Amino acid sequence: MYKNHRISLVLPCYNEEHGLVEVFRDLNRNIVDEVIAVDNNSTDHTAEVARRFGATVIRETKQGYGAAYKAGLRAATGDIIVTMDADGTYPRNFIPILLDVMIDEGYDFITCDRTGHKDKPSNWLRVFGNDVLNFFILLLFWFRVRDSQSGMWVFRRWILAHLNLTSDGMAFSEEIKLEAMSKKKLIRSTELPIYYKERHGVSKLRIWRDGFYNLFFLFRKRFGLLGYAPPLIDPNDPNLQKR
Ligand SMILES: Nc1nc2c(ncn2[C@@H]2O[C@H](COP(=O)(O)OP(=O)(O)OP(=O)(O)O)[C@@H](O)[C@H]2O)c(=O)[nH]1
Ligand SMILES: [Mg+2]
Repeated sequence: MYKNHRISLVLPCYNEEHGLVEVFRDLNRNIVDEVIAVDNNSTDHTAEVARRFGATVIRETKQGYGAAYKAGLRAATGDIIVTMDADGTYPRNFIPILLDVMIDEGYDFITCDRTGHKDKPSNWLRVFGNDVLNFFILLLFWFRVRDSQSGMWVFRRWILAHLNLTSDGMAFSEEIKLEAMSKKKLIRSTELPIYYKERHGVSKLRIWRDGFYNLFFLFRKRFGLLGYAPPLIDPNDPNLQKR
């Protein structure tokens, strides 16, 4: 619990037995009530490692970052959900700071910006690709985001009842930001800087393929070609705690 809020951490996992050890190394379990590790067809010991650290393991056989997140977010029960990759790149010790900002300042959705700090210089292609996608978001959706591909978000669970999340792939990351940040009257959003570390284990990102797919996705989203996905949680659930 943190300031009277139940906190869930959701981790999408595809062969992350090494990354998970790093995530749990300094995760403060006094703050995080529930960890949901989504095992997305891993062929290593991901599920065993996650269980050993006390996580609830959910299996999702549909392959993909978005598919894994959808399963994990459906299963989460906290009032506030925190997400990050299961590879040790995102800072666990920022969780209470982000929760402070959310609770004290009354935000509903916070996305984290990695662009100001890296512990090693990043691959220029990733930085460039991220900037291209940020630029097209500005062009097509008319709002500014500094790190459209960041995988660390903190949000109140009730907002899931209002988001149209169609992507099962890597574009889920930009889609959740587009959905939350464009509903300005309903959802108070912001982007905050974090630091970012080298990953443990093998990267699953296919830079060119995922980059072009994510760019194409923005156009399909903008021109309404993706249709409608039912909300991940029941909007009429009486237990949904609003701000
Ligand atoms: N790419 C990908 N990631 C998945 C999938 N299923 C679950 N994941 C998890 O989603 C997270 C994101 O994948 P990463 O390989 O870290 O991608 P990335 O962060 O863009 O690249 P790195 O900076 O190299 O870590 C990781 O925790 C993966 O284990 C999947 O089908 N594809
Ligand atoms: Mg990663």
